[in-house]
Amino acid sequence: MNSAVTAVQDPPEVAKEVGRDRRRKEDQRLITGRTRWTDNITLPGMLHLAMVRSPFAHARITAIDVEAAKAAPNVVTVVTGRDVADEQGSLPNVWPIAPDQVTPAHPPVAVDRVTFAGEIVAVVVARTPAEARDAAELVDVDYEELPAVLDLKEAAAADGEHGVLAHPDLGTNKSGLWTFDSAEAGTGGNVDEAISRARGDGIVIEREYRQQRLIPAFMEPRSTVVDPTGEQITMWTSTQIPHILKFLLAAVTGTSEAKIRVIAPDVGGGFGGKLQVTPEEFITFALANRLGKPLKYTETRSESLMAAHHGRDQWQTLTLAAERDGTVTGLKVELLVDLGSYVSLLGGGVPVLGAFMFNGIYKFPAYQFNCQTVLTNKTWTDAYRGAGRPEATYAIERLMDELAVEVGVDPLEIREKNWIRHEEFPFSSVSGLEYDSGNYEAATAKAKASFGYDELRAEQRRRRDAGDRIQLGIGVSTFTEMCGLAPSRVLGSLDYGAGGWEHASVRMLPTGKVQVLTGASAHGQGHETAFSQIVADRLGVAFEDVEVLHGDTQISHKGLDTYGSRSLVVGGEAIVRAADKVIEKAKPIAAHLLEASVDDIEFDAGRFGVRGTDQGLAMADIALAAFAAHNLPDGVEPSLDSDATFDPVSFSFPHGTHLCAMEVDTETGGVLMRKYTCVDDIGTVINPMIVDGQVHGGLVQGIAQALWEEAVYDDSGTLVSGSFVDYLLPTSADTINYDVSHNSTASTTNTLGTKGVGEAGTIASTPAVVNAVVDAVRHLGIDDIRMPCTPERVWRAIHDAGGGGQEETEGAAAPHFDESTGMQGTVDRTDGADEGADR
Ligand code: MCN
Repeated sequence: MNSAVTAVQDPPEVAKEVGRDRRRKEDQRLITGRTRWTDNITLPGMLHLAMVRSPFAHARITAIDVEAAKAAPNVVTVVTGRDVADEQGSLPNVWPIAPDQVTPAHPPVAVDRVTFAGEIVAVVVARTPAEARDAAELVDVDYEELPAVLDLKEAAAADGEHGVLAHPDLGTNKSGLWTFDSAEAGTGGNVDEAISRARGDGIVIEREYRQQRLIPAFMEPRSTVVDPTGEQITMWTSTQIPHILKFLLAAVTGTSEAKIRVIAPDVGGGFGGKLQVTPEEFITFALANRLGKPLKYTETRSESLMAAHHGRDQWQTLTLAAERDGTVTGLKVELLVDLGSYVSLLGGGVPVLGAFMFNGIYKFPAYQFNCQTVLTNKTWTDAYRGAGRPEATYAIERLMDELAVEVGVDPLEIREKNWIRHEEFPFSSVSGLEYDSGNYEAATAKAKASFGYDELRAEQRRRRDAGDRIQLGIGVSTFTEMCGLAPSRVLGSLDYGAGGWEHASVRMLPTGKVQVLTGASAHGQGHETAFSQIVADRLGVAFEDVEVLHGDTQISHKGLDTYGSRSLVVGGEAIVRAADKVIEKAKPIAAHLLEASVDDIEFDAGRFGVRGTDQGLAMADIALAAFAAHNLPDGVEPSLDSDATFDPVSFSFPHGTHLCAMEVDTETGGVLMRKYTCVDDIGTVINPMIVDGQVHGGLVQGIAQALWEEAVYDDSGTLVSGSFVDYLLPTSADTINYDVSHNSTASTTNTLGTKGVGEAGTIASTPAVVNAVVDAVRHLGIDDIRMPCTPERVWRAIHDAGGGGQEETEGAAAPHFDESTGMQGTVDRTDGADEGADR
């Protein structure tokens, strides 16, 4: 020990980590399969569950005969909703959007009525998964089918006397109404006055846009294992929210929180779809406790598509008022939101988040937002990547294009006329938020140059003038989003049931290695790598010497998990603060050991030095001395570790300019992406490689909404797009090389200056693509094509407008569709358009 006291060691050579491409630490185990997904977990004596699900969207359960299933080989028990009626409770909604919100009780197993196709009516427990599934087929359920309400507008219009109710006992399909008015809030003027003024001598644009229903479709289906046999009840589950789930399991079932441990092992994607507490988790928990045995449930892909929550599903009615020169004077938004048959965990809170983003990057003087949530007999909806913000961004970015057409200027010009200028930050928006930083001018200029905007516009004109069969469209999306879902006060003011802070511990181990505990719960985002980079720089230790632990409520005992692109800006900042406390704690120890005054101790790159001398000690020396505690100053506790909890005062606001070029075949309606450029501002970039991956993945998800994906129900309420044959999830073959770069302005809400990136690509890209498709055919008299812009929809739009049928371009072969998917036209071109060749 004494040698550590007197040693003057150089800290290890440590390169600066933040801003550096680092391959993800976690990928080695993920890619080689040396990890444990929940479904890989096997415990002694473990039994397996299979669910019996309703084929009907709405029906009364008149009888359930479980005898044949019970008699099947190795079946342990079969349980119906009646059997667990007293103990199963109701799944929680933690974000009631109105005091009088209508919230149907949501039993994990339906008791006497089913309200969507896929709802669980009975549960089989057997020795193997196959035996459980076989026996589930033998459960004989008698249903009396009831009329189902599937159409969102019909559901909203129904009342006790006319139309069909999803839950007849509630007397209405309307669940909650949430409104915001800038005049009432004091953040702006009166929107109705702005609209009536514009009707007199300005421009009024009225549109109705549809946000189709989407399915998160994460790679790993949901899986849950519960072991009730130890001191605690341990649940391993494929979730984004182990801490929230633990709290809600305790709150709903009355089990002591101290008795529950929730572990999210490696999780194969979530995209908001695992931001949920599920019936399956509650059932597995309840039955494991009842039977006193470990239980496992893993859903099939079909169950996942049918019964895991869906996203989006809105009608948006929009009125934009502007002066003749294109200066916007007001925006009014009316939303109808399909909740499905229950109000899920966040329920109407998802579209309410969007309320703050319809004004985008613009200085609107008046704004009103009305959101009506509605119950139907379909799968419940909740968060899906972007959660409310992609819907809002889509609406405003589509509207700004329409305004540009009306005024007769370029879409970028109309945006520039209305956007917040760089020198106006921080900026208080009309929806009541303070935007931290941004530079829309710089991002747009960079994107324009990289995209070749002017050249592509010139090509577009040439093709139009020539009446080419293949027309070119250019789509613009200058988005912003509120990320880093946190400020607990703001969330509280919106009646969200939790806070938004995040917690971290940083522990110097005696060997000089560092252990970091974070309450964020990664499920594909690469936190172990990025957070190691932050800590390595902060403490001046090697990247390899930092270990990040997460996703286990026993290890990282405090936290609020991962969603809303919050992990870095909230969780990363908590780590920074805990690391800084470690440094502060180490300083008196260093001073004591170096026989210097604390005021003379300087910390730099992992070394505590005495100002004006060459005396110093490395962080590892202090860690060992703090661990041994042989010679600590009076009053200093042994060991070198610290905790921090961070709750920012505001969101952070990433933004970016996304430009997309689409080719549209006016004869077949086939669309083909030619080029996609985005310049995003996410503040300080921790790991460019991870960030690029996030942007690429996000873009593909947003493009997929624009072009391919849609959850479709038939008239009886059966999910038609219930497999990957019908639900058109893109593959790498459907993508092109995206031109991704950054223009950073530091966020002021955290010391790292970072803004989140996990949802940016998804939020920005959908309107960029649809704007491009519409732009390609606008000269034919088309101003909207409903998403997804399938070849059929594009073709119909062209033909309904009386267009199409132009001569084939010289040198361009006839377009055709990829016959394996039928999703997208491909163009075999010979005129040098090689941008899209590497798709
Ligand atoms: N990052 C960075 N520099 C920045 C911003 C972020 O290096 N300026 C890094 C972060 O350190 C982190 C990653 O990028 O490793 C994403 O960070 P962040 O934006 O904080 O988002 P979260 O980690 O909170 O992840 C949530 C976000 C959301 S809301 C969805 S939905 C989503 C997404 O992340 N789901 C995903 N990305 C996903 N990626 C994968 N692979 N799988 C999902 O389910």
